[in-house]
Amino acid sequence: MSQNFAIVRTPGKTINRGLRIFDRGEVDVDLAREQHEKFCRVLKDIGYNIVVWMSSNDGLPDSVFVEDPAVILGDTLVMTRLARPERRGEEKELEKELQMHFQNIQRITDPGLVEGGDVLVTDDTLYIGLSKRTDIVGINQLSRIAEPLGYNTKTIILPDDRLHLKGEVTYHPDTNTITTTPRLAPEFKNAQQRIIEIPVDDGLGRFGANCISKGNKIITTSECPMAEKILSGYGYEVFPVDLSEFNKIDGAMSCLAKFF
Ligand code: CIR
Repeated sequence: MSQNFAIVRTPGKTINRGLRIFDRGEVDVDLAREQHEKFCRVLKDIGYNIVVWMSSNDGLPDSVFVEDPAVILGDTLVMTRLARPERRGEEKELEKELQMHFQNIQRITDPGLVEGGDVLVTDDTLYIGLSKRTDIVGINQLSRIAEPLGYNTKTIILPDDRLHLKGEVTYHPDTNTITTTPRLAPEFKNAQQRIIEIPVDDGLGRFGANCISKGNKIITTSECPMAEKILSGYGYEVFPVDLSEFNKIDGAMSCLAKFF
């Protein structure tokens, strides 16, 4: 399941109104735009082709987080149903841009709730976070879509202090690896993938296990130098990027792009 394409969305001028669990300070809009541009440059540097560059919608302050309104399963696009009313509408806009790239489009429907940030898709399994944003009805709907496509599904109960599963784990198809925080590592004990644990702390380093890779090149968050050290030790060429402004509104790196 090698992925070559990415879709991203530029941060709008209302990004400072993005939802957040704790107050981690004001988002500096200009800096957020600079960080996003740099992130997109590095995505290209490591080998992704950014096929869609959507402009922002200031009526949807969190719309930069394109990971959440969809789940991609091979040539099936699943449009999700976002939990927070403030974010509803993002899925329609994303679907317009993505639909031409997929043969099959499915939807999570009312009353189900699923956010893409809660769905870790490996070659064989969907790990789905049961969280404040993804509920059991949504998990059942998504499982009914994924299982006929050949995926196993496994639910992971997300610790209360986290927003989305993928803030804690990411999958790296080209190297068949899962990076995870130590506390979620036991969930992957039967996984076919290599597991790399990245210790995180509850301050800015909380998204250390959320990395994006292509082949042997991997992007880490510069706030977690431990991730850089550990992943270099496994032979990855590491590209740290600073995403402090997105972290303030609970966005990890993978939230900023959708890959297919
Ligand atoms: C939200 O609360 O919905 C946004 N401020 C952050 C979404 C982050 N998305 C992700 O982790 N996949």
